[in-house]
Amino acid sequence: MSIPIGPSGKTERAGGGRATGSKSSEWASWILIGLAVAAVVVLAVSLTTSAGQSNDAGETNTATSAAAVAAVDGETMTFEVDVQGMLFVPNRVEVPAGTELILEVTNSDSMQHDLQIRDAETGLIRPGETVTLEAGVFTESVQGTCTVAGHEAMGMTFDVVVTDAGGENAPAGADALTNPLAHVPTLAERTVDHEGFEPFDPVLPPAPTGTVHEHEWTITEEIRQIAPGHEQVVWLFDGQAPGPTLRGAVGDTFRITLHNEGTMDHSVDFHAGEVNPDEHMAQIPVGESLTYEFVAHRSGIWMYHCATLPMSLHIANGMVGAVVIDPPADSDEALSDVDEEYLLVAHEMFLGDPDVGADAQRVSDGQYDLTGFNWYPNQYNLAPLEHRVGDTVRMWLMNVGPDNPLSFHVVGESFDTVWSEGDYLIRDAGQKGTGSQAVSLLAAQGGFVEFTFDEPGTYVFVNHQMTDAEKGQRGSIVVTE
Ligand SMILES: [Cu+2]
Repeated sequence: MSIPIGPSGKTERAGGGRATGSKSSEWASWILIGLAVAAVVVLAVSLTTSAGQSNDAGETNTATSAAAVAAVDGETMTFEVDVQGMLFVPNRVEVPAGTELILEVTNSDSMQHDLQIRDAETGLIRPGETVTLEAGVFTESVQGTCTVAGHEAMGMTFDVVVTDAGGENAPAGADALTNPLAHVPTLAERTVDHEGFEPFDPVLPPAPTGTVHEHEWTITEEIRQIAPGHEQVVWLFDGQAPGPTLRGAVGDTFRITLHNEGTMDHSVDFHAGEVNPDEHMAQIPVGESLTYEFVAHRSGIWMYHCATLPMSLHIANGMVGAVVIDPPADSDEALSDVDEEYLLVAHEMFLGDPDVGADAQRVSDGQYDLTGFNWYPNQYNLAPLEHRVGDTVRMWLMNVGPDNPLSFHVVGESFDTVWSEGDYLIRDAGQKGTGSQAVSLLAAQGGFVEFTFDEPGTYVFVNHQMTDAEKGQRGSIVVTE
């Protein structure tokens, strides 16, 4: 499966007995539709541009859709294709078998691209130029690509789908090689606005009042959209992945009652508690409950996760969360005042069958497809955080893995304060003329960073394990005057 960007060519075969007049009026209506879509595109692009999603890799992501204007001449069909960022727009056309395909490819991006389909290639197209690609006659579906190094992997593919070829119509993509269970959305597909996406609120509220925190959570297994165009079952604490964030102070009591409404044993391990594992981390059979109580003796950010074997699989399916314990306000460890606090849970993502979820063998082999913050790849590119110049933020980070390290970096910023696993690594470093560019957290480690926005702009945060950033651990903070 691929996610089409923009409508496929809506064309009628010529020579099908259609009168010229009716054909031109039909084309007139398609042109009108095209203009309407173009107007929406202009709006979408201007909105997106104001979010300015440039990043470390230098690409600009545009959430767009555009009409493919096609011309039909006997067995020949002509489509206009635009290059916008790392996208062909549209990125898919449908043609009847035997069609000779011609593409008018315009490069609207700021860097050079090309398009190769079978033996036909445009050669490098400079920004602003249009090249006509005579792609030949198609009797079966084929995928074309931009051949510039790395661009195919970033999502620059172009599907020619032959509609009456018989059999399976989906063009042979790379999926069969990378994941036979699910289509893995490319970066291009992940940074286009899409239906059904609801950002997970990254804001971390202050701790509720009171010293006893009592909650009842049900454990369920439910189908959710976890990446653009892909739904699969996820295993959830209290209906969400990551699970609810608990927050309190040193000395507080946490009493969590879990009801297992799933289809298998589940359990929980709160790293914030020092308890007898045999009793607290016992398996909770289907239909049964367990109350897990602990007193938080130590401040910091602590992982919790399902502790049922294989734990990698239960973590990969979403059974993770964080507990934040504030240090005493009158202590040397006290948190400073900031304008906003966020919590990002970093993780790998394993796409699988919708009814199965993450595949146990692929998890065991470390064959993850994507990465994310708060259980969705690139979600804060789609829904950027917003700030004003002068704001100081604290970003709490919890790397839940199951395996990969997080090297958290914000493009254009240095960290004044970094706290990791029980202590400040640096604090108010700007006053001393030092700072930190990235904080490293292995699986199950947590911390926070603090930084201040001195200038307006779009600040992209990434896992600077760069290929993991390219798999989804990226987001944007838009700072205005
Ligand atoms: Cu579990």
